[in-house]
Amino acid sequence: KAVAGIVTAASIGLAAMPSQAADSGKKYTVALIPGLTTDAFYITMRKGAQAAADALGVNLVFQGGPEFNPVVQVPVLDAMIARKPDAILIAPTDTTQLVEPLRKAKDAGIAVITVDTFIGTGKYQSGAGDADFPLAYIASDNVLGGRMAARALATAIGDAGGKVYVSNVKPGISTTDQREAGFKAEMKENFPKITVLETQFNENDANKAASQLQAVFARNSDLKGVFGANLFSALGAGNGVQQAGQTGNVKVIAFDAPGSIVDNIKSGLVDAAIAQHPAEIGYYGVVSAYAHLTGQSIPVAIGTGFTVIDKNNVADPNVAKYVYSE
Ligand code: T6T
Repeated sequence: KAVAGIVTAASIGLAAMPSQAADSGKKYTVALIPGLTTDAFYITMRKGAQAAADALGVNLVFQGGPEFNPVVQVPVLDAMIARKPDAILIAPTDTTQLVEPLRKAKDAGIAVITVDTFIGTGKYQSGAGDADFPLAYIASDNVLGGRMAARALATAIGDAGGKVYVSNVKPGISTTDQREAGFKAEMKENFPKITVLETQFNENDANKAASQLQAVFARNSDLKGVFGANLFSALGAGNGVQQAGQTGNVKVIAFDAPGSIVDNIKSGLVDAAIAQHPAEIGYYGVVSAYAHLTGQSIPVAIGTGFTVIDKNNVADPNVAKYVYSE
């Protein structure tokens, strides 16, 4: 029954508006293929994607591998193409090695959108290069994120400056490559007293990142800081600082914000985390796929935001809501 004074569709005799998909009798299936399944970043992305799927009446399928590795991801993608979803949202684990496997999806008539990471240069639908065929790229601005991490690390270290390095996954991943580039550019342009040592690549293995921290510290007892360029790099680098007995002396800036990193902020091991908004990426991924499938044109790129979490704001609910789901 309509409440007095409020006009609802029911109160003026209109039936609830069917969605376009319901109208045409078609329930779309959208697949989400993450970089790996057991990563709080992608678990949170899935939640956002599911929220949009529920709102739009879309069937969401989540399928990925246990490792961030193209050799593991390509068979998952091939199996998904064989299931013929209407659209595939994917975080490609390599800028070049996923190009041909994704072209197969496109050639099979499946709408391809990349989330988080990109293939080629990430400039899609431009007519340039052979990897511009995905319809859209929905992600953080990772160069900016790297610059933000550099500023946070420089602030944590203070005016004297000193030596720092980047703990990173491996070359060829668009996101982490861009973060490292943004970090180094910002240091070079604005923090001349900071020396950036050689990057340490950990293959997304936090234990390896922890050992590398200790090895770098053994060679550079005046090490002042480290930038962990993704969740596992940051977690491992922080653990390495703790194992070296350098908590508070070697500053840590983390990219990504799972609960474990937030605990490390509270304990003083990590100075700040650059939280991405993975739920937003998943949500707009599904919305974009649905819009495309129902005949709308869609933006070729959607940039999602960041929240910088540190000990001063970590208790604020408007900040804490960006901590990733596990
Ligand atoms: O940092 C995220 C993601 O953006 C990156 O592409 C890969 O690593 C994460 O999933 C965190 O582990």
